[in-house]
Amino acid sequence: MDIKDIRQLFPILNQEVNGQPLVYLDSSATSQKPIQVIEALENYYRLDNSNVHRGVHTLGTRATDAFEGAREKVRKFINAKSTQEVIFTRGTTTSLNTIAVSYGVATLKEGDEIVITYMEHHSNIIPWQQVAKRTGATLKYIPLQEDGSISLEDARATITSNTKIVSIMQVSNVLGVINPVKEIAKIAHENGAVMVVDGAQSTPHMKIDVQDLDCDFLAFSGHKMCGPTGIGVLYGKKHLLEKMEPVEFGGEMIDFVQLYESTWKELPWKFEAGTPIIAGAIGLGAAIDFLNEIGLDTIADHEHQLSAYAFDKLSVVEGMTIYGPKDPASRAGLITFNIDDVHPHDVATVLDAEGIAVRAGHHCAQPLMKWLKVSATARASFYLYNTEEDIDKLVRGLIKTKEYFSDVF
Ligand code: 7TS
Repeated sequence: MDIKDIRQLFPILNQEVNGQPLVYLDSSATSQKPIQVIEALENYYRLDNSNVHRGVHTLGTRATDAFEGAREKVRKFINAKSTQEVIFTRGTTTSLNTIAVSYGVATLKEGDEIVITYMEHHSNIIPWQQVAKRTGATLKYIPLQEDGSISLEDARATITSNTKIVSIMQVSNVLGVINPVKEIAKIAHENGAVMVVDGAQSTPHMKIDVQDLDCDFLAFSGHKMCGPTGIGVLYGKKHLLEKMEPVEFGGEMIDFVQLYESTWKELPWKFEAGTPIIAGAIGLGAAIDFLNEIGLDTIADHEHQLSAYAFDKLSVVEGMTIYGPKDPASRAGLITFNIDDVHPHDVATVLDAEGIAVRAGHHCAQPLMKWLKVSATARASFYLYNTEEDIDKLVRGLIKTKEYFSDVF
């Protein structure tokens, strides 16, 4: 499909912001939604809205079929062996917290180690800090190389026979680096540890195969991959999930309830207490259909091209610091930067006046900001609907920002 046709499918892009055509460069925070997803949500509420797994009426059956159909779409999308391994959650953060509590707190003891990296998002740091506090386990960090990437030698040196959990992001939301999670999973397994992959920034942009990666758990969010907010996925290998206890208890997840004892439904429902996120799951299913129609490889190629183009254009702007690896092949579609001494919030504000949306701040990665020796950065992130023209506008906006601030000081 032509990029013009793709953009037509995203109604939000067809508007002016501050008198300029919108240039949306903040898809790492959340992606925009195509008409197919918006219509799936609308049709669900207009035609099928009903609770799932209860009663026998027609709307209930339709809602249940659509909800469980979405689970099958997710299974196929990540190549899980069974829908029993696909649990719907609120998003990456909830998925990681569930693993931390249900697997981490339940299995770790003093002397055990949890291994993460300096580049993790707060939602893949704080749950493990809490697990360490509650169990007496030690939290260890794989160091970063000068360009922000991880070396397998450092991974091998940090992961030991005491390590029980390794939890790493597949793509950094700041450095754009793609981490070798498949190879690290192998090192984790050689040491008897489980491998958790934070797929928040990878699943929307590249083909993920959990069997090929051989990860034990994968967490991701629907809203970053053209789906609605409030829906995400926790994938786990069946033999691990079967041994884990639910974190939430209540309706939908039980088999039998007696006065003092209860039993749980089978997987995946034992982890889905209460009325599930029905519309969200159906919307995610529509997003997966859409991404499959365009093709994950096509999306990845498009973003690599944009990223390389942006890297070339931005690196010649005077006073520009770009963070992360220089080689476009090892990067995903985002560029994090600072320009001269202009505060990134000021950069984002001037760009916003030009209709250009970028993110500024610490990107929920304060340990990484400390490692980069900055308090904040600006970030432009790309998705299937972005064009080289968007990047040209960004470059022009940044030159304007520089001029504006050189006049001010
Ligand atoms: N992990 C990574 C790597 C992320 O980038 C994010 C969100 C999360 C976890 C949390 O996802 P959530 O859907 O549960 O909130 N990252 C960003 C970002 O870079 N800008 O805004 C949110």
